[in-house]
Amino acid sequence: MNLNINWYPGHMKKTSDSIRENLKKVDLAFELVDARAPRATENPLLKELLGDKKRILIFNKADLADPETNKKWLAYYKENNIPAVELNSNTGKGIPELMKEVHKTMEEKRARDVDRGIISKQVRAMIIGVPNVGKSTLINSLAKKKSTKTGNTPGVTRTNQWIKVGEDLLLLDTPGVLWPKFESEELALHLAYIGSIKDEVLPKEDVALKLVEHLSDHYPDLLEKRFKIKIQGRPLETMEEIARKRGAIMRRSEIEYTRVTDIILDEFRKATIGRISLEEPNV
Ligand SMILES: Nc1nc2c(ncn2[C@@H]2O[C@H](COP(=O)(O)OP(=O)(O)O)[C@@H](O)[C@H]2O)c(=O)[nH]1
Ligand SMILES: [Mg+2]
Repeated sequence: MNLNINWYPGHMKKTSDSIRENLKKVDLAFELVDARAPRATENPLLKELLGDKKRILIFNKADLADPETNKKWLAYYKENNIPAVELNSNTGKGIPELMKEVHKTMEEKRARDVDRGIISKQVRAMIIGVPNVGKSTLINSLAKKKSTKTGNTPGVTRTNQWIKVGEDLLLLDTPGVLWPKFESEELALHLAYIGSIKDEVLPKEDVALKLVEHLSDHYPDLLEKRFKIKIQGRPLETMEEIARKRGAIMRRSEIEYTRVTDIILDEFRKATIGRISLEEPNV
């Protein structure tokens, strides 16, 4: 497949500068990754940007990923001492656990503050992640949670709005958007499947075909069940079989590839094919 590596915006430096600026204002960063592709959606440059700021990894969209694989990832993060929390930002499932993790992660700082005579110090945090991992959704979910906007808090300027979450968390209302990794065809495809890079970046029909191949290898039962097909031939034949089942057929029984492409990508993204993970931790 032809990877168009010139796709990404020329404002990479501007983006990292603005994240760097915002990071100065916080104690803690929430890095969102997509549970279906945590490797492809993690930010290669974040470590460097973070310096000695604390990070909590948010394993978002866990509801769309394979529960067995979710467990493996969480165990992997635990083994590697990476504070991580499974989350569904749409429903808010996992937010109490996230708040617990915030407190655990910030305990040291709090103890230090107490020693210095600083009391009831609020924790300031910001959300960072590549496009489409759920940053805005999480901000909204946290904002709804018994919170108020605190733009007029003394010392807080209008340009950065802080959202008060519970008693002691202040969340920056603007997330840091980092560009996704594009280092291999495999990772680029994962980003395309989950919709973290625009459909124009990679040839969409090829992406859908690759996804059919991936699902045929890793989740054949889900694919067969969803589309009421039997996987027999090569991925292209499977894709054509799906098209026939769904009536993505033109006159003279030609396959309508654009339509079947949309069906496959859409049903994967909504997890109507099933809860699917694209990556497992290296063990
Ligand atoms: N199923 C599911 N969908 C989510 C979750 N978080 C976000 N979404 C959806 O993912 C899409 C992108 O979310 P958005 O917050 O705009 O991502 P952003 O680009 O990182 O700000 C939206 O359609 C959300 O409804 C989640 O935890 N589970
Ligand atoms: Mg957003």
